[in-house]
Amino acid sequence: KGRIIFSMDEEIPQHVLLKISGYFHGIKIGYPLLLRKGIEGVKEILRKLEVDEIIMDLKLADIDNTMINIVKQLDFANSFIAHSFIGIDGALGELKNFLDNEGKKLYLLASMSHKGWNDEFYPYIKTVIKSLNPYGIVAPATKPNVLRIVRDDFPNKIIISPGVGAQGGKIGDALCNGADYEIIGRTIYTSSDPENKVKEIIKIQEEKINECKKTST
Ligand code: BMP
Repeated sequence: KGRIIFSMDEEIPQHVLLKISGYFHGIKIGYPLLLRKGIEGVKEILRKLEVDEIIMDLKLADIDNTMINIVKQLDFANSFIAHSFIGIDGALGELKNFLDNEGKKLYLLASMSHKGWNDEFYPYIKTVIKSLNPYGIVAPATKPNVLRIVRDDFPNKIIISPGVGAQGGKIGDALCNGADYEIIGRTIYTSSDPENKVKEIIKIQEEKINECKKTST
């Protein structure tokens, strides 16, 4: 198994998905696939797959009641991603209580991978993450310095990192900078041979991890 969370923003043929899903830690699903296939369609796609974690990425950012109303309808997911900037009282606090009771996990965004995201807000976002204490954090592979700061600030949290491949992050680098898993979408689903691509990614991840272990000791 690789340290891959497959970002399934496009449909890929079921027989291909069946072959490659065993290599993933998890699959991340967001609006693109949900809107295209509907809830029942997504469930059907996931039915035969063996992955440890289905992450629903709707980047929740609303009042408590609305977010709980949304996650209740997505009971097939193990985990949900929300924005941190909405704050705790009346929003993330109630959402987290609800998910805790359901045995589900919450990830908070610490920073985003695109250029225009303003990391000057990170000190505030960090206080929200510290006090909510979510299961995990999303932090960008495209900004190694930010990723390292988030890892230093949260040594014991699971960090999942997008921006690998299509957005410029090199495979395996985020793992060396503190991420537990790399979120990878286009590099896999636009490949003409997804199975070999995934195997190649896992090999590079392993090589990079070995390399960075050596340089850190
Ligand atoms: P890709 O590997 O195709 O660039 O996909 C990255 C995935 O991660 C997309 O689903 C995107 O919405 C998501 N994502 C991101 O790219 N940057 C972030 O900061 C947070 C994300 O969830």
